[in-house]
Amino acid sequence: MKISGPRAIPIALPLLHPSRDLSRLRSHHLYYGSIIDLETEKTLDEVLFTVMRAPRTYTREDVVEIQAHGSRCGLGVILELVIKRGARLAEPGEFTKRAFLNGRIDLSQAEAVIEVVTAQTAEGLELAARQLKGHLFQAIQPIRGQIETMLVEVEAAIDFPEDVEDIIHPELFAQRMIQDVIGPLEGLLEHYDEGHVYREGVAAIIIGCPNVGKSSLMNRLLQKERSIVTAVPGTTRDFIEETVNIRGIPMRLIDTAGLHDTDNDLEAVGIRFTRQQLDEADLVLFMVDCSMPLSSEDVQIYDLVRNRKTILVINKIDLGHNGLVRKIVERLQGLLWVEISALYDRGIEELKAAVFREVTHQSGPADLPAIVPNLRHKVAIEKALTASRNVVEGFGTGRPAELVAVDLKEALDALGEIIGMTTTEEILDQIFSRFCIGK
Ligand SMILES: Nc1nc2c(ncn2[C@@H]2O[C@H](COP(=O)(O)OP(=O)(O)OP(=O)(O)O)[C@@H](O)[C@H]2O)c(=O)[nH]1
Ligand SMILES: [Mg+2]
Repeated sequence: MKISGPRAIPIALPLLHPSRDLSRLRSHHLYYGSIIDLETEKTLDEVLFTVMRAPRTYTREDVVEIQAHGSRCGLGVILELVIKRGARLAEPGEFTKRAFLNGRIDLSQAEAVIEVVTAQTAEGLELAARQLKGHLFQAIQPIRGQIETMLVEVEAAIDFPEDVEDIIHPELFAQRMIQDVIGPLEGLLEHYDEGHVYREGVAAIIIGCPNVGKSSLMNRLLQKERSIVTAVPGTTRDFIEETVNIRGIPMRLIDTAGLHDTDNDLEAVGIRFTRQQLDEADLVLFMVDCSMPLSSEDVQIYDLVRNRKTILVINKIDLGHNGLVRKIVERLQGLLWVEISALYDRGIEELKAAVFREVTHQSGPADLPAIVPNLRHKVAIEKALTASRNVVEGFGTGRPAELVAVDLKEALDALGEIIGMTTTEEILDQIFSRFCIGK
């Protein structure tokens, strides 16, 4: 339990037994004691506690942390005591928000806290941990610094129009902008493209006719019997969703009911859920069974997915033969395809490699990019880039200094949004509401 704020110590300390004089408690040291109810003088639990004096704390405020044994009931009773003495429950993310508002971390670091908590793969965790250390902040600050310097120069040119030529050399100015602002920002966007799937993950859907082996593939990728597999077509009725780790990328995998043409109406059958899930998926794994010729339903599904990011998964190669596989590939042309046997564990690594290629656009296992902005950062970087390009163009075309200054300010503000200098209250609320209580 964490209590933070100027009254944290006077609220918590009297509850801790044996009573200790604050002047004799060392900050950031772990103490042993028990919690007592001051009214009944009953001992409630045996605890370890730490008093941490501001400003060297998570929130930069005084903090008391109490480690109790942790039953829900026990914690509830202690919580009640603390609240009775004037504390209140923290809102989701409030500790981190205070750390941000009190200037201990920037906004991108605050966002990294939640990503560290929710990371699903070691790679995602590594990226979040780097951001938590302030790598994105450190990348953004020098760019802002450069823009600020240039803004000062442009403003000087506005104030002393007769000296403009001494203050600003348009060509050099544009060059600095390209080299120190536009180049680094473009680099960050590239990193977004390479790396964001490690943090945000992708959603993949397995679709195909009944009985082709969709659930078998799901189980194979999960390495557990999650989906029911039988020889009866139509085994999977609902859809089943699990997350698998594909070379560091968290992939939400959805196993669906087989798409089939019972009423000669694939669209209607397009089986409610499957259709909706299909629309939302980033990647389609379209499975066919190569132990038999393609059916008209296979072809209908092909028409449904051919313009999507799709991998054709040719299953049951233990039963099929080359001739049939060739025919399938000829008929369902244009799709990247992989041959597998979900039952006998063949081709699964090749399938994973194909998935990795499709979602990262990289052929081999790649090094993680150093800094990967998230979507919110990306939008802000794009805004800053547009304004920065306008600055360069403005100098080329002799745009008045006043207008160039407006563009520079816009770029500065956009980058300020990333680190929390110019972020609106609304966006802050949005970010911190994603946290759980206690962080
Ligand atoms: N020989 C062989 N049989 C397979 C393979 N993959 C799956 N099967 C078998 O095919 C049958 C159907 O497998 P499922 O995984 O239930 O197929 P499904 O596509 O989920 O079927 P529905 O949920 O009914 O649409 C089962 O008997 C599996 O054991 C394979 O690679 N080779
Ligand atoms: Mg199934």
